[in-house]
Amino acid sequence: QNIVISTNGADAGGVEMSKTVLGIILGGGAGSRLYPLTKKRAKPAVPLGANYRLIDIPVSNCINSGVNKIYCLTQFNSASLNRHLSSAYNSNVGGYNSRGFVEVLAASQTTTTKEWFQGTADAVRQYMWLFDEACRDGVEDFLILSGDHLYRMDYREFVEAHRAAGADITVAALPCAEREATAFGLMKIDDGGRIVEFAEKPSGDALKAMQVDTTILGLDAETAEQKPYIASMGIYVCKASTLKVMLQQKFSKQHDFGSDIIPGAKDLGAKVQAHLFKGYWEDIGTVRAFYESNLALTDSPNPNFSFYDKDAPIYTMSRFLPPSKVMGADVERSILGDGCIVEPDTRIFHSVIGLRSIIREGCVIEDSMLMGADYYEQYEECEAFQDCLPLGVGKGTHIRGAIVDKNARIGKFCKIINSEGIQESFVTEDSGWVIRDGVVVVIKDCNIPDGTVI
Ligand code: ADQ
Ligand code: ADP
Repeated sequence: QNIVISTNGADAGGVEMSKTVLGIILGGGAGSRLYPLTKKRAKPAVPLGANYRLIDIPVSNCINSGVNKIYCLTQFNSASLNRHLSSAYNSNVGGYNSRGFVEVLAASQTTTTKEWFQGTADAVRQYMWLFDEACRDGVEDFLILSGDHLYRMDYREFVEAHRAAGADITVAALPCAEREATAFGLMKIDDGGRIVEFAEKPSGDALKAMQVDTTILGLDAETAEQKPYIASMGIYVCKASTLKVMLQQKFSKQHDFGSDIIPGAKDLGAKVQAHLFKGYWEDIGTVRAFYESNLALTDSPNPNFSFYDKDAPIYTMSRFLPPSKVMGADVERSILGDGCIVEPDTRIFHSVIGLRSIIREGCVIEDSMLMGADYYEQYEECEAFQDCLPLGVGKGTHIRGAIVDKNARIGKFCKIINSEGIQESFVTEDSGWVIRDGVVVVIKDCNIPDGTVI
């Protein structure tokens, strides 16, 4: 059943989101920071939280905010991403009455000769010809979003603030601590929220120079001391006409929003505003952050992020899977996706178990994310092969501190526990696993033979 992206409802406060705002999701460059999760798929298709994919977060936020024209820019177009988007969100694409759509735009399909987007701004520039068409239909602002953030945001407030301030570009912002600050674009603002200085991922003295008194954001003195920086969330509302001039004329040779367009536009005198975001937000674009944010979904009773909210649910593809079946296992602080089978004498602790996971008897799964499988197989199908390694996790296996990507076949009595505490190991990639940021990652579709110790 598709989620119909209708033009009804959701518009509020005089802002006609559905008609005047176009959502553009930056769906990932080469995907190097999340590698090997991006080895065999486009980044937006990376599974998240047992039942979802990364793309579901910005698309759901758009739908819940009344934005129903959505493009996702990605370096390459994986079949699974298209299938996911069309079966989850498709609704009369190209139909009458300006109904909504969610479409993937891949670098390799542009009319220019370049095969690859050179950066985030370049990606938008290369498809400006298509976005121009939306502007002819009444779009005034582009809502530019990242594909690798975990958060729930009502973009209506953001667009309203942008328009009320008469801004050319508005940057979503939040206070941040010193140890995280260097990973972000940092800003200084004036009393009216206008950005007067912007530095992309500064370090050393340049970082220190971006410290501000964040009590001006309404923080209490103690919090302001812990979080003395204002960070860009990499989420922008841009007046369409301004952005076109910036990308095609003023900065036609520059490729990134954070390093070039945002500071450049400000320097040219454009009105670049900050909009404070008060909720939970996490950049999950690295293996470590991705792993930790997934496990944090199991926090109880109040996790930082929940997929369910009556007024703003996170949508995904409906798969009509049976409920999960647990046959006498001990499951604690964990999330199980749809259609899993967990055999007896197994212990699952502080883990995210993805859809269609099969976990055999006597396993221990701790502090791990299993992405599950794209399909079920009958035991006889596998038995027909010599050295058959069934889909899922074999009997008596112990997994700790790992991400197991989809369709992995893990044998019996394995220990995937990073016993030597290795931080990085890529030489093992041909064996079907790597260690990145201290997390063991079993690669999609790979086999880990019986008795393997990692
Ligand atoms: P980063 O996230 O480091 O910083 P970047 O690598 O440009 O910036 O990625 C932004 C988004 O665009 C990500 O979702 C990424 O996957 C995607 N992307 C990157 N290259 C792309 C390409 N060629 N084609 C399509 N999509 C691409 C940015 C800002 C900072 C801000 C942080 C907040 O530059 O100022 O603080 O986001 O996370
Ligand atoms: P991912 O996004 O994880 O890269 P895939 O490209 O493997 O996913 O595609 C996922 C979809 O493909 C699933 O929904 C499933 O229907 C289908 N699929 C993939 N592999 C198989 C297979 N071996 N047998 C049946 N269906 C499959």
